[in-house]
Formats: sequence, C-alpha cells, structure tokens
Amino acid sequence: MSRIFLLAILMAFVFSISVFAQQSVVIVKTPDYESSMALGKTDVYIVDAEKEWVEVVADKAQLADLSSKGFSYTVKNKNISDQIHKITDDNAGRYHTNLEVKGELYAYQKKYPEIVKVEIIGKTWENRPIIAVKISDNVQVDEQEPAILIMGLHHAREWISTEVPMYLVDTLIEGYESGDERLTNLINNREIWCIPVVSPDGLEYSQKNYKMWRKNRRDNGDGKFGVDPNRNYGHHWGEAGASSNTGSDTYRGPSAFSEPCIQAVRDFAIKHKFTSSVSFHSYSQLILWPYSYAYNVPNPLTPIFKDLAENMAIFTKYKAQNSADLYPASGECDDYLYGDLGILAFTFELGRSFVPSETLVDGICEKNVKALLYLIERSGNIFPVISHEKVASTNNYTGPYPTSLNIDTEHNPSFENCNVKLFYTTGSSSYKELKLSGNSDHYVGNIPGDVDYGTEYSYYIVATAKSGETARFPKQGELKFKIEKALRLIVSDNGGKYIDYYTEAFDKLGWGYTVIDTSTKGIPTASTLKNYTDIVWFTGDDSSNTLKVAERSAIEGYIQSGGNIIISGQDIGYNIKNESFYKNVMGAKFKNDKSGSYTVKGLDILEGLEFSIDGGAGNQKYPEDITTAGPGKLVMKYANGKGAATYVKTDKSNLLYLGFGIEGISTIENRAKLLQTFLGENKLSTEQKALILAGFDGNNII
Ligand code: 0X9
Ligand code: ZN
Repeated sequence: MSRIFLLAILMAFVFSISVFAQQSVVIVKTPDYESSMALGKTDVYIVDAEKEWVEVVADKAQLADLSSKGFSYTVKNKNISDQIHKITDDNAGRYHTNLEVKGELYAYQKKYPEIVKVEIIGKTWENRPIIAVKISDNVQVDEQEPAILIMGLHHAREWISTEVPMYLVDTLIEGYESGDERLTNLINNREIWCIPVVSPDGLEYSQKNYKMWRKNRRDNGDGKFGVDPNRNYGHHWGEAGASSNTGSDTYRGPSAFSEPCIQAVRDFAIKHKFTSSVSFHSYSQLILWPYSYAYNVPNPLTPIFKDLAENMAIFTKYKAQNSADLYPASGECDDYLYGDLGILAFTFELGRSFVPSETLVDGICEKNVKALLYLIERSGNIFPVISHEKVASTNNYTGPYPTSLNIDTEHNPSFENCNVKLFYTTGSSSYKELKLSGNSDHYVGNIPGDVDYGTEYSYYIVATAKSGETARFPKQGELKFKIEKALRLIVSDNGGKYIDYYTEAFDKLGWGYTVIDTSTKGIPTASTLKNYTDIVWFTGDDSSNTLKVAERSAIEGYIQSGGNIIISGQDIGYNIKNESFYKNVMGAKFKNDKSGSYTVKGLDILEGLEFSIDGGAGNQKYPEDITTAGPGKLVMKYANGKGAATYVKTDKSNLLYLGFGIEGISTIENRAKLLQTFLGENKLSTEQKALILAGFDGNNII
C-alpha cells in the first residue's frame, strides 16, 4: 500500500486546520512508512505528497507539534498571508477582484458585441452575481458547435485560478482583433464559455479579510461559515475525502447541490451540452481526470482522458494523472460533469502556491492558455463523426456490396441529418458517387457489383453537415476490398464454438470466406467442398468421435479432387489412434495426447512461424504429439521437440494437419500468419482452379 494512499485515508483529520493563525508552508521529510503514517495522524493541511516528503500548511502550534513528534521539515514559505496584499480598495495588484472581472467582461461585451456575451448564471448567498462569458461567432445564438467550459475559483484563496480563464478571454479577443487565423477559426467553430469566479463571496472574503480562506460564505448556523464548493456536487456526494463537519475546510454542505454557486454551474452545464471542461485550482502543477470519489473507479474513457491530459501537459510541463490517485475527494466538480453529463472534465492545479508571486502570473497563464487552446481545438474531433466497418473482401462477383455506417450526432450535433456520400472506384475509372440513405445516426447503401475476379475496389465516405462542415472516412487515403478468386471455407464442427478465432484471422488478412457450421447446416459432402480452393476445418475442443465417418470421407474426397485444407482441433487425434484414414490421408500418427509444451516452431514450408498456443480460447489442455506416417512430413514442432503438425502434398492438394486448435494460438496476428503462410500463396494451378470453378457461380454454394 502506498504512503500517499494511507495519507489519503486520513484526509478527514488533515482538513481540520485552525483557520486564523499565521500559517507557513513546510516540506516535511517522510523517509519511511511509519513517518508517513504518523504525519497523516496530525492535523496539518496536506497540499502535495511524494514518497519521501509531504508539503503541508501548518500554523505555529502545529509546527511545534510536528517537532515534538520528531519530524524534520524545511520552511518553504514562512507566512503565506504576508505575501498577499491587504486589499481595501478593490485592487489586488496583478490579481483580479470580482469588480475587475465584472468590469472587464462587460467592457469586452460592449466593444465586441458580435463575439462576446456576458450572462449572469446565478447569485451567491451574499447576492453577488456569478458571471459567465461566451466567446464565439454569432454569439447570441446557441450554435451546434463543440462547446467548452472553463472555470476558475471554486476555492477562495486560489486567486491564480481566475487569471487563466481571464487570460484566455484576452487571448481570444486579441486574436480576433488581429485576424490570427487559428484563434479566429476557434472563435468561429467553437462555443467557448468561461466562469472566471465560481465563488465570488469566497474571493471577496479572501481578498479583504482572511487570505487563507477556502470555502464559500454560507452561514452554517453554528458559528461556523462556509461549504467547500468542490465537495458539493451531486455525483457520489458525501463519500470519501469530504467532511460532514461544518467547521472543516472540506465541509460538503448539508446536501448535494445545496450551494447556489454550484446549482448555477450545474444548471448551466446541463443547458449547454459541453464536450469538455477545465476547472482551475491551485496548487501542485497537476492535470487531473475523473474519477475522484474513490480509487480505481472504472472509466471507459480513461484512454481519451489520458491522451488529452498528456498532450495538454506538453505545454504546462505538469504531471497528468487520475485525480483519486492524488487523493480521493467526493462531490467534486469533474465527477459530476463527467459522471452525470458525459463531459470530458479536467482539473488543473496551477503553480506552486495558492497565490503565486505577481511576477509569475503571466508565465503561468501563458502556458496554461496554450493547453486550453489545444483542448478547445481537439474538442471538435475527439469523437469521430463517422464510424464504419470496412466492406470485407469476398468471392461474390455479382454484388452488390452492402455498406453501413454510424454518425455520432451525440458528440457532433452539427451532423444531425447530414448528407452522406460514398465515392468508389474499381481502379482505372474515376470515382463514382453513391448517396447513402438513412436517418440521422445510421446510413446504408449498396456498392454495385458485376465485376471480374481480382477486381479491387477503393472507396471513401464524406458526410456533409447542414452548416457545410465535412467529415471524411478514412481521414486520409481510401479503404479497399477485393473480389477474390480464392474461395475459402471455414467448417466448424464444434457447434459454432470458437468460430470468431478463425473469422477474425481471415478478416485480419482481408480475405473473403464462407462458413459452414455443421450443427446447423449438416456435414458438407465432398462435392460441396470441392467448390472451394481453401478450407479450414476445425473441431474445437471436441474430444470424442472427433472426425465422424461422413466428415472423414468428405475430407478424403476433397483431397482427391484438389485444394488446400487445414485440419485442426484440440483433441483431433485422440480417438483415431488406430484408424487408417489418419495414416493414409493425413500422413500422421498419434503418439501422445499431451505435448508437455505450448510453444511451437515451424519447419520446412512453415519455416519462420513461431508462437505459443493456449493463449486464445484456453481450450488447449492436451495438444497432440504426432509423428509422420504414410506420405506426411513433420513441419512444426513443440519446443520440447515433439511433433505438432504434419504436411501432405499430393499432385492435386495440400493438407496441413495440426495437433492443436488454431483457436489456441496466442494472438490474432499469429493465427493470421499461420493461415497466410499455408494458404496465402496460390498453390493451385490456374487450370485446377478453373476446373474447380467450372459450373460454379461464385455465390450461394450451399
Ligand atoms: O481538493 C480539491 O478540491 C482540489 N484541490 S485543491 O487543493 N485546489 O483544493 C482537487 C480536486 C481534484 N480531485 C481530487 N484530488 N480527487
Ligand atoms: Zn482548489
């Protein structure tokens, strides 16, 4: 168990700080497990923690307590209140006051009414307005463009967290004014909303009275004030890392969404369907993503969060991580925005102190605005507009080839009821256009056939939104499928079990095929089989009567008439010890039902192949140890030297007999590699193929 984890368990104690004494920031050494545990039991306020040290805020009495308990620490900042101006006249130096935020935003609205709109989204306990500002073209219209929400100052003393949203507003407006192409594009194609001060009562109180104040200014009715706005949201409200104690710095409030400022953010977020959001805090130089309320909450979009966070971190050089891994905190903003509304919500912990020295402010803003611009840009293409599974190669030359696709209108609302066209060509000719039909989310169409074997189709898809915006699939290049001469068949005589292991491998190669499941279609006869140039016959984990008499004679007939066949299965040799079929047709003899090793290596025609089995279906309990008999030769061995596969070549056919099931091979890639090596080359002569294909329409054989 990590020390940070143990510390996190003790957060309830941690946040009960005594609020009005002079406070220092100190780095406490925690060289071992015991010292971390002991520190967690003190009541200092933890701001950051690593293996060997913990950064805390502590007053004089708490520092004395640390010393008496044997902790050694170094002082980072002796008096955090001292570094902040005493604000009496609505001037916080480089930092904004409520009045300045309001004044600047309204001035922008007046000067740039076509791209700036100010809105009051709620009022606080002390009746201060909570202000949101929108930057976008057609600013009065709620357009169907990706919307992004940027917030600052959930916490009163985290003044720097207001500066980044304000700096973003400045940057966008300056960009618009100077005709900067990138910024103008973002203004035109996104709906950017900022709430620079979520807790204006808190900011005012922190700037005019007590600099280290964190919460809002609810009167809790017991002589204590304040709710932690970032513990008041309704997703798993009241769980870990939030206090029910009215005096605590992380007091969660009497109920979820009890606070007017948090109700305002909630209602605003519900109304605007944001794609992504950033909530700024200070401090620790971190980029955090949900969930926060507990460790290891499954989050299907973790790869997307991680990717976006790491890309933003390139600009800020901050550490990107899951937020509960810092410490669990329930009822916080991002868990609600993501958990309830599906917004890709991030929290940034800016800088190295709550109120960094004024000379550092611009630098912090600049790099964080770069990260924001990246997120704003990406918010247009995080969720691809078109998803489509490409048309598979086939041996059906008559066609048509059905095509379908989905449009993600949930994340790309401007593509509702769009126009979808597929452009295809069969090589030399120019692209033909096919309009797909469908409703808002799902479209279908048929690519026409009647082509020669060997024809290769190339195609791509373009969706055009009503606004004129387009999405292409694939982003670059074309998709391809082929009308193949090779006629491949998969025979499944294990009740359809494991069939995916085979079809996925064929799909991986882009090969067309037909499947016969003997449990529904019956055992195919030799005359059906001979229509196919290549067959994979598998018996899965069948362990008795593995190849029935009728199956054996169908296979024998196929081999006599020509073609390529792979026969495979977990126990395929088990009940055939004494039967002549295996010796005469397969060229193999059963030795043992357990090879004792699961790695196999190809020899002769399979040279270069090497993989382990039992990595797939998990059914390879007793792979067969086989040897050659009759016309066969060993072409694959287990790592222990025993026989794994024999190969028989007649003048008409190729047969590969495996002592294990292909479904047990560790990866799709390796399964595909085996099929490719054995079936990939054109082992039949053109005449043989022509014979096989004569009288056969290439379609609907069974
Ligand atoms: O605890 C908070 O609300 C945020 N940190 S701060 O020091 N600015 O108060 C962090 C919220 C992110 N969530 C978790 N760390 N779980
Ligand atoms: Zn904070």
